[in-house]
Amino acid sequence: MYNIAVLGGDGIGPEVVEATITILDKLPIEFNYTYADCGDACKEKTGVALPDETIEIAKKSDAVLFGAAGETAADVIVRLRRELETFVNLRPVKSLEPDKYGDIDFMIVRENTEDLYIGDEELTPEGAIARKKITKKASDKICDYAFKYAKDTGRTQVTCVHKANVLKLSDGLFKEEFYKIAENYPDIDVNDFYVDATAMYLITNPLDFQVIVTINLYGDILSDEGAGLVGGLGMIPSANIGDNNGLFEPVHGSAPDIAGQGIADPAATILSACMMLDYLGENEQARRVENTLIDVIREGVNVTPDLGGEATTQQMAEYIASKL
Ligand code: GGG
Repeated sequence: MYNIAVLGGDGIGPEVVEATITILDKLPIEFNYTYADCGDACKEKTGVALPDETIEIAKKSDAVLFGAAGETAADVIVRLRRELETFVNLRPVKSLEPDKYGDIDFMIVRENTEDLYIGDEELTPEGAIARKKITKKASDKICDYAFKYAKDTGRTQVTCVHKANVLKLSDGLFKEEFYKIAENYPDIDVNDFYVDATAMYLITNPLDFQVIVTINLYGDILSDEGAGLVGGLGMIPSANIGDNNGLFEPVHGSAPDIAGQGIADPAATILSACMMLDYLGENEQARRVENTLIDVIREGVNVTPDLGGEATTQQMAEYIASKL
């Protein structure tokens, strides 16, 4: 039995998480769900966006299934990743419909604890200042993870993304550590690009990428761009992984414009649950759910409007569950 902390969060978060649980409940695995509060509404109600109790529940669980963060993202998901010490954020950009989007398949390995996302900001008489933190230790750890990931998954190339020509000390350090770690992996090809150039290459040459390793902010931005290459934000899952904890969430946010309408695409959260199943060692069930989801998307009938159908979030999940 697995203890799963369920944090729906804001906007469409609870909707896509509930749909995903409909599917998990069809598997021959026992899950014990503990629901915990967080997010904008929680802050309005209690004065805190991420209560201590929620952090405790998340820490004690075997895995966390998270929905979406809204305006309180910095105090909820960004803080939670730090609290759980999930130093890596894996964001796979994979086309589930190669006929439509081509054979795009690369992994963004995002450093998850540092950079501008430490939230060290202050107001000054002129405006505001934000500090950016890049350490050797975290850079080495994430670069090593990216190389190991490449080796373990049969990939042959890792690309470092930075802006070291402008941010010479911080991004410069990240790039330098990347090349040091690369020496331990002589069988993997390496290259590096500036983040602005990468933003273009992802559009012009997406098939050139296998594994991208980058710092927190660039990973956040490039993964949304990646989503645009393969059908939109409804398609990209993610896994936050540390030495003791795993938190799984769609890359998309709370989408307040469609919240409460029952039309949010649950695919990214279902795929995140597949990453959770892999993390728990339930690889066979992960592939079962993933392949069924892919079949349903390719059928294109019992799917949400963004995928060309007329189904609600819950109807799409129930259809997938019925095919398992
Ligand atoms: N489920 C992802 C999510 O809630 N995204 C909203 C957001 O702003 N996230 C910041 C981040 O992923 O670092």
